[in-house]
Amino acid sequence: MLVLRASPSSPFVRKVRMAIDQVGMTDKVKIDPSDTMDANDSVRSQNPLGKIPTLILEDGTAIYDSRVIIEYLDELSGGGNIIPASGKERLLAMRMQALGDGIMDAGVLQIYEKRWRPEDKRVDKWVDHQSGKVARAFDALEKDPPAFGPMLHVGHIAVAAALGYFDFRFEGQWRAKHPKLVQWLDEFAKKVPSFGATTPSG
Ligand SMILES: N[C@@H](CCC(=O)N[C@@H](CS)C(=O)NCC(=O)O)C(=O)O
Repeated sequence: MLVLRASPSSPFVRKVRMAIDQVGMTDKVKIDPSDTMDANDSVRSQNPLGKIPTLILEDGTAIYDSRVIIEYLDELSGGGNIIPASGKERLLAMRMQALGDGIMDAGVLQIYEKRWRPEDKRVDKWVDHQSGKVARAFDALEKDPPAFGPMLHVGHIAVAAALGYFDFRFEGQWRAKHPKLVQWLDEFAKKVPSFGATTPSG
């Protein structure tokens, strides 16, 4: 059995959980909660970065980060299931994943600014810098929502995880100005049942 160190609030974990389901491995992965804020949590000895998702293989090897885990899952399930095998298709899917991940990173950093710094030490310029990335990314996606082609790939999964995170932590403010993206996420949710099954909490 593989073990995924996880939390129900992490968008990167959600991305990996959707990928696990898409490659048909849900029954082969045990979800093991991790508290990354707890200095005694074993995730810090499994992954020096102390981050989730971290996947523990049967021989004890720890795999991170989410992109590496997804590469592994795709290969383990025969290859070419959620990552296009080669060429421009692969390049664009990986770029889409990078965009989704970048939105999540910028969102997580904004949340950490509030979580880790006392109110009088927070830096608005830093938060604005991060929210600018997110705003530009949402606008780019609204202009050209990711097409659903023959393969539902890691790029779609990452963008959906990112939008879901902004629903969860930022009250879905993105929805008002991005109607095409709202429609896109509805369509994604219909195609990928694990999206609904991994709705964040915490
Ligand atoms: N690049 C990483 C990002 C993972 C990440 O930022 N995880 C957050 C939770 S959403 C985390 O573990 N934070 C704890 C920390 O930074 O100490 C990935 O793709 O897996």
